[in-house]
Amino acid sequence: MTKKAIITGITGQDGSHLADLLLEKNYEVIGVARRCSVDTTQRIQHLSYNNNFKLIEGDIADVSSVINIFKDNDNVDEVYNLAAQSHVATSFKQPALTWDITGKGCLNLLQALLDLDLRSVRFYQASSSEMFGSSYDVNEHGEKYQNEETKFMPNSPYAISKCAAHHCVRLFRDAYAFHASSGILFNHEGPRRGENFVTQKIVRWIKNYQRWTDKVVGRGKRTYDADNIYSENQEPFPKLRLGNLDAYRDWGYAGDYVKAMWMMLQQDTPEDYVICTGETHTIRDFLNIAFAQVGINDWEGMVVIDPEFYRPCEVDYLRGDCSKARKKLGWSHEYNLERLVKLMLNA
Ligand code: NAP
Ligand code: G4F
Repeated sequence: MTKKAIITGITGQDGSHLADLLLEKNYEVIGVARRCSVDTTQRIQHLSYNNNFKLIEGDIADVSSVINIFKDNDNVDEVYNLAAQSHVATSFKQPALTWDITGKGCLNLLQALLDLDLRSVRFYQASSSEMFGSSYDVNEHGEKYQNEETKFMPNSPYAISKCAAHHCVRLFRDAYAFHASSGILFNHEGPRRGENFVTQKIVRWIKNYQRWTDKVVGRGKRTYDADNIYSENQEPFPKLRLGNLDAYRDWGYAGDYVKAMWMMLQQDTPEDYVICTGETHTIRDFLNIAFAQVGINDWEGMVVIDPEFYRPCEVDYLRGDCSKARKKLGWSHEYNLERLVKLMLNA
């Protein structure tokens, strides 16, 4: 029988990938998007003519809106809560808004399911490796890692909101027997990644720079030298402005990670799972890999370190251990960082 799923955050990176996956599996998919004065549906344009896909308006920060989502759409099997104010740096500037969406929004959904007596609906919550903050464990080889047992030490309003949502999920599971699971996902990227996250910001800059040199210097004659590419009558191409290059992140591909979300809701018992690649790299490593893939080995002169992009508090080290997901879900990643960067650069 066809299953029916609601996805919040449908206009985002993961929402669009998850919709693709569920539609491939013959689900009926209802995507929730909040009202905006401009079109935010670029990532799901390709679904507009799919008869199994329906877009509805809703805002998870608004209790009435959440109740109406469930009242207007019956026989729902699964709810995936991917909606969030998901940018960590923004959360320092808009902490209360971040809390209302990223923290309380999850509670609004769970409480509405309880009040409407819909506790048999399976629920997925998009938890985050940001919740670990400055916390890690150390394995027998002296390597730092985070898994489901690692304590949370959140370092941003975003991470604190995610921790609150994460605990709400656990509470609804324990108190009301909800089939609710949180995926503690480490950073995942891809061509659909928002452009103010560091990987896409770097990739977009490189692609724009390539276009610019093609135009100014001539196709096939790229010099890739920050000091001599400017011709006399041309404005110089603005350098890439970044913040902290020394933080470590465990980066995977979003297309791999949405499979884990679906797998969690197919289990008999709801549980929380870490999803990651198990490899960690600095932003500097990412720059090395991305620039090298377009033939630039000396990128330092093209990058400016700008204090504007530093955060009041940083998460210095993330490297996940997803042994549990491998064993119980049979999940593993397909894309390593080199392959991910290639995918993003070629998109
Ligand atoms: P994203 O691209 O920023 O998408 C966030 C989505 O949430 C967008 O569709 C956004 O809509 C929607 N949204 C924001 N506020 C809303 C509200 N009040 N009501 C309804 N929808 C709202 O994020 P993502 O990368 O796809 O991540 C998906 C989820 O996973 C998020 O919860 C994120 O925090 C979490 N997560 C992401 C990562 C990662 O590395 N990508 C890792 C761990 C956890 P608009 O288009 O209108 O802004
Ligand atoms: O790409 P980022 O903004 O991702 P961040 O902060 O790790 O958060 C992402 O992953 C989380 C999972 O761990 C998600 F929960 C969250 O929703 C989001 O998807 O920054 C990555 C690193 C940080 O250390 C940051 O300080 O890159 C550093 N960075 C250096 N320069 C920069 C920049 N980040 C951004 N966004 N922009 C810069 O110019």
